[in-house]
Amino acid sequence: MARKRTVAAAQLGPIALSESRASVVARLCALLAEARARGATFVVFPELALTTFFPRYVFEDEAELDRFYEGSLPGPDAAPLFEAAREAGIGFYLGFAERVEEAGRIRRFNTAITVDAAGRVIGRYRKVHLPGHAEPQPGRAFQHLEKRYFEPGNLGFPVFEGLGGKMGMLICNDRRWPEAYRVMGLQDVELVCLGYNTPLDHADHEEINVLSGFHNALSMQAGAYQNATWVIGAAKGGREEGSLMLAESCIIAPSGQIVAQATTMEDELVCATIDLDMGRPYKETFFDFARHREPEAYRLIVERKGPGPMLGAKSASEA
Ligand code: CDV
Repeated sequence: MARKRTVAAAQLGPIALSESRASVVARLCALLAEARARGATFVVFPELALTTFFPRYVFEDEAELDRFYEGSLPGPDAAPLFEAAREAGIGFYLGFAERVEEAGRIRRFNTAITVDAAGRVIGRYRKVHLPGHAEPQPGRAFQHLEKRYFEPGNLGFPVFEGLGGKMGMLICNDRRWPEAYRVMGLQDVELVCLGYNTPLDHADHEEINVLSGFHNALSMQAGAYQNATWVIGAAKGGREEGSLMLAESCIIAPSGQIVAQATTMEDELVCATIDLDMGRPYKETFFDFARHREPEAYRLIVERKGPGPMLGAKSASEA
């Protein structure tokens, strides 16, 4: 029996620096109401979905910075979203800035949670691949200070049961790293949810920036196909406080094909009915990992962080 589910990527248009949490949560609730009307049972919201993309700013004052973070969710501001989702019987993925006391100190992570249709948090993921810088870069119109405001995630890439299948999560820049998908592929993941904020002015090279949409689709389609999993990518789009953000939220099949995509840069719900069994034929043929993978040949992936000596370099006696 096919395991069909109707799911959605809930894209957000710009969130102003001055926009209140209550206003943002009302926008999320409106998208949730549309999801309900369209028969969706699971919705993916973007990375840092409750605020503007604050790593573009330099904050020297910790109290000023802290207003962008949440403690445990649902706090009072996000509670209406949790209530509306439980009442509608819809599960969701939500990205937010997390500030917790752990190991006797305050820690900050770029986090996503998955909440089931009964309102229980069933998965937590903390972004591993933090882009940008720890120090402000002179001459940039917009900073990208994720390395200043977050620590790399410390939870790995857990796969968990949800939607009657196996789910995993990524956050934004993680989608560019095949290792992240593969670690979940090795847990037989069937649906990867990810939210993103991709400023179109990020790179210092125009020839890279102009390909942002291509690279977004390329990395999600490759991750989906090579691990035979569905991927739902939900973006923040439009011009946010002057910085233009890539939209193009989409839902990608285990074949690597895009089955639904946003057409605006605003709040928009992208829906599709997906079959969680669709990855099975790929997992039994090309990507039967147990039959075809050769981990011994991949040792460098975990032994080295950056490029090192060539394995094929000839010794002096061979040359
Ligand atoms: N928020 C992100 O992780 N953004 C990164 C880049 C553009 C900085 C991304 O991969 O989209």
